[in-house]
Amino acid sequence: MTIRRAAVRLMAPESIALKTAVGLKRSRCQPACQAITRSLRHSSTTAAAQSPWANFTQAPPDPIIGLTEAYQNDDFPQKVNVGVGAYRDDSGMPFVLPVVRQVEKEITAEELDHEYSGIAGCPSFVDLAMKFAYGEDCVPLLEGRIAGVQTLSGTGGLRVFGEVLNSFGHTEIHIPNPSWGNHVPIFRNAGLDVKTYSYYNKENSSLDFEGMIADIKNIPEGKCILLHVCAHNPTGMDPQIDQWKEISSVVKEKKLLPFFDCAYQGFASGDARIDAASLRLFVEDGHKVALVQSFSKNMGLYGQRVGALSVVADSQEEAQRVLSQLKVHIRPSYSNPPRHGARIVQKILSDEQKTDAFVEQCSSMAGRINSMRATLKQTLEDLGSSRDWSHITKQIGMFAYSGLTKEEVTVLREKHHIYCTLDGRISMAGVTSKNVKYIAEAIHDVSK
Ligand code: KET
Repeated sequence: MTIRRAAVRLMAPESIALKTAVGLKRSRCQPACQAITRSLRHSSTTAAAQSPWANFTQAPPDPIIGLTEAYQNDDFPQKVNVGVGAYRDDSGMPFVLPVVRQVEKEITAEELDHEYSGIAGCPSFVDLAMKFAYGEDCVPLLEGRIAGVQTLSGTGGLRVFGEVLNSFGHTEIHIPNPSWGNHVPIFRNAGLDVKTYSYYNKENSSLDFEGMIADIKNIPEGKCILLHVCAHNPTGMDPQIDQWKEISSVVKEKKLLPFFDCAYQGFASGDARIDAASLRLFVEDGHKVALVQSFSKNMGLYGQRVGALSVVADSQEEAQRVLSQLKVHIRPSYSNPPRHGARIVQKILSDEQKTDAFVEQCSSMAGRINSMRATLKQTLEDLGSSRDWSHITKQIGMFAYSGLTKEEVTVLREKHHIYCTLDGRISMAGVTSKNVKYIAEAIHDVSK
């Protein structure tokens, strides 16, 4: 079946030739048609017989990254990419934090070598990354009982820990519904069955806390639960601190293993130093958490693939054993992580002034996003939209979970050349003072 489909694809250009030939006088075209058909049959069968890839079907584009590809192929002048969660400045350009530029110059001047990193990456980077998330006064950190490794950003850390879970007998993981789209294939590819717990109420565009607690209570004992530290993707709705306390006690009651994904530290409150309150609360409550951190968004280091994976253990000795297992999974996967991104983060977080500059620059990114939230909501109201858009300013982080349907998103894309994910998630990081009116008009048009 698939082979036949592949052969049909191979035939496609030539059937055009056939049609052209058919347009000629029948008697004159007959031999030509026969020759084309013969060569076609020959080329498709030999291709199918010879190529080991002949039964590869065309995979669909990635639901998030695929949008960037479609956007790049679109030549409409006012096209807008609000698909991937990547920050843009108010001119719609990628933004390199000034403090990152500064340390890059320092790194270049140091003329460092390009030796392999260790399997666990740069130890001083890992220590600083952990302090940044858990806080300097975190007891397990001070006691040296957190095992940490550098990872290929958040995605790589999630995959490594998924594999580790699987190899130590976990068969499933519970993620919020909805969650970041890539969580599902990451954990599936790591061999886990991906299940969901309630998180969001579409009716009133807010957190479904009761549903969440009820579902967590139904997770079988000892299973792994994935939690977003802050700025939940895609909904932009986080539990309040009191709600986190309740989640922590239910997770404890059920002896679940909390696995935190921290991809937006700095984009929730605007202060990177305090955005990890949920994680810190769980650690204070005595949970043996695992954590994945990404520096893609808050330091704008997307392409550098810099992140960390850490696991809180009972003792230093246990942390060493955990570390050894993390390394066992990393070594045959990608051997060791790249150095440059970790050097950048290490230089920033090891210097108080630079850390302050980073926190401030990250806060200004979050501030620009928030001002775009307000403008987008206001413009929709000014246009006379009858829908309630108040959730746009209630939500936090990089995304507006707009509530637009798949059909509306498709019209937005096809008619207005605005690219957002099919679940109606709009990356507010791509909204600027120049395109906000165009976006609002288009949203109003598709949602009338
Ligand atoms: N966790 C979450 C919740 C997340 O949104 C992302 C990326 C990641 C982890 C991984 O990021 P990394 O660059 O591997 O550190 N999310 C955006 C980009 C993407 O899909 O890859 C997004 O949702 O647009």
